[in-house]
Amino acid sequence: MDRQQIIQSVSVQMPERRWIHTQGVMSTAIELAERYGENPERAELAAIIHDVAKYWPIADQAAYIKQNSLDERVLHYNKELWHAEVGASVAKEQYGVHDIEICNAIRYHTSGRANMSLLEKIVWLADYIEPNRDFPGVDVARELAGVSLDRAILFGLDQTIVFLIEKGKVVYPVTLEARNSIVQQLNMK
Ligand code: DGI
Ligand code: FE
Ligand code: FE
Repeated sequence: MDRQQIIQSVSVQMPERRWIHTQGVMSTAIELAERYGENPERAELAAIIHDVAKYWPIADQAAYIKQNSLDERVLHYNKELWHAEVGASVAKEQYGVHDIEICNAIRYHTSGRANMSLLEKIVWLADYIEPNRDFPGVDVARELAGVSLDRAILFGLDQTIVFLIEKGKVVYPVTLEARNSIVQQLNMK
């Protein structure tokens, strides 16, 4: 599928406000790619697709993960993680995205992971700071994004982990690994 066909397919699978969010992630991902030296077209394509499965019925997300032999570990953690696994597979199987780094940027856009690629970091952060986001601390994250990709992501991961802990929720270990990995990368500088 070409870019326009993918946009069409993704946008009809979600409510208007989620498509507006996606457009914000697209423009932010392009900006971050230009700032940090990644290919803006790859960043935009990952952004277009990243939340494609967000509004699939949750049972369909679980079934898709099982039927397509995706990483079932997420099924033991919060449901918010599932759409990212599904989205990465949909990108490849339905939209013909064969760039595995784009698929991985979709796959890890919620959890993050250790040793994220530049593209993965850009999509993770664009999702966190896009202009329609409005939560305490988002302005700090936006400012940090202008200074250091890693510092902005560390701030975001820390906020997300604290948020989950305050709500009494489990934290996916891959998110903790993502956070530790960024700290180690910053300490090496
Ligand atoms: O899909 P979006 O709303 O655009 O954003 P997202 O895919 O980054 O999902 C973010 C939500 O996922 C956020 O409210 C926290 C929640 N969440 C639940 N469990 C985990 C988690 N986020 C991370 N990073 N790790 C978790 O274990
Ligand atoms: Fe998402
Ligand atoms: Fe999103």
